[in-house]
Amino acid sequence: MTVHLSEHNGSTSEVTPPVTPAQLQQFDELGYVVVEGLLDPARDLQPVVDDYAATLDALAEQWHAEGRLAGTFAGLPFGQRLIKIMTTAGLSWAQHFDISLPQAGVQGDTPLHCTAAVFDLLRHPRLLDAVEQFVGPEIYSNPIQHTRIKPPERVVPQEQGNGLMVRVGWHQDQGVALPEQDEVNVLTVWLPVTDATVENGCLCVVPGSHQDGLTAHCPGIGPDGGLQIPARLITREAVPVPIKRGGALFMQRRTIHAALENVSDDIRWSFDLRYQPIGQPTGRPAFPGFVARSHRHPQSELRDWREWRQLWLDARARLAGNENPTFNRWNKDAPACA
Ligand SMILES: O=C(O)CCC(=O)C(=O)O
Ligand SMILES: [Fe+2]
Repeated sequence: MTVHLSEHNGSTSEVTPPVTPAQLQQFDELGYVVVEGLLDPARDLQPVVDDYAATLDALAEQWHAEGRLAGTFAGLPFGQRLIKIMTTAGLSWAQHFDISLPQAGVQGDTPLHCTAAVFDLLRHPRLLDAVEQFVGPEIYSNPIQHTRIKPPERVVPQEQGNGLMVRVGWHQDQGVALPEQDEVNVLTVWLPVTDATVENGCLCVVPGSHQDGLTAHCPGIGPDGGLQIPARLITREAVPVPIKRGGALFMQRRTIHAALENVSDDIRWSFDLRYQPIGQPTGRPAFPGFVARSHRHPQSELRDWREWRQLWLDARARLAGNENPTFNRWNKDAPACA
């Protein structure tokens, strides 16, 4: 099937849409779909891998110079180097590599990784072509987004066991947003940078759960110390979703999902991104989104990664030292959590 999909930057390209009608139908019926081969790992993911490797070089040098790390472990492959840094010195890279701020304790110098390579991935034309098939042609990048580079769970020190580092519990992405977003068509895009397998902690989804409405989430009961839907409220079977690098998982905002434990000997690396129609609430107003694609007003698209980074630095400056804003609606004293 050939259609005029993107009329972008003045040029009309005739391309086959990345998501097939059968895949779109599965997404509607089951609440998720995997599109293998969406991106070309060598062309589209390697720049991100190289960017993170350079950041790790700089971090290791800095930690070594500060006397916090016995060596820089420069000879090791990226994943093994991270694991070595964690097991020998207990240092955490999670916030240095994430593409969002934390929900509490933001300081003026809280690190985050807003780089050209990541911005290019967020705006990747083929990725946005796929997103367009789910949310329409006016696409906003929702700021609920993360990089998760998870080591084998057994080596993670307890105090670092948050959702960037260990498995996350059962949840709906709508449940981790504020109610302002409830009726917005927010799409989750989960992109593995390393092959995601059952062994290294791929996601599990509950097919059909998007039809059941928003389920209660309880604070503090997840394996990562965060929100989780109590198991007794999940009435359908879950399935694991292994994906090769280059592929992507698309999920609806009410699809129940969790991550498996990484029981392998290497890292499991993914990006989770979200997109929605322009002009609607994101569910996380403290953080900045941007226009990723607009056919109607192409000049409103954010095209300079430095501006994107500045939006996050401005948010950080606003939040630093202030009381934490509210990020979700749940209360551990609710009847569902008893
Ligand atoms: O990558 C993970 O471990 C969790 C991701 C997730 O919950 C999401 O992408 O919505
Ligand atoms: Fe999620």
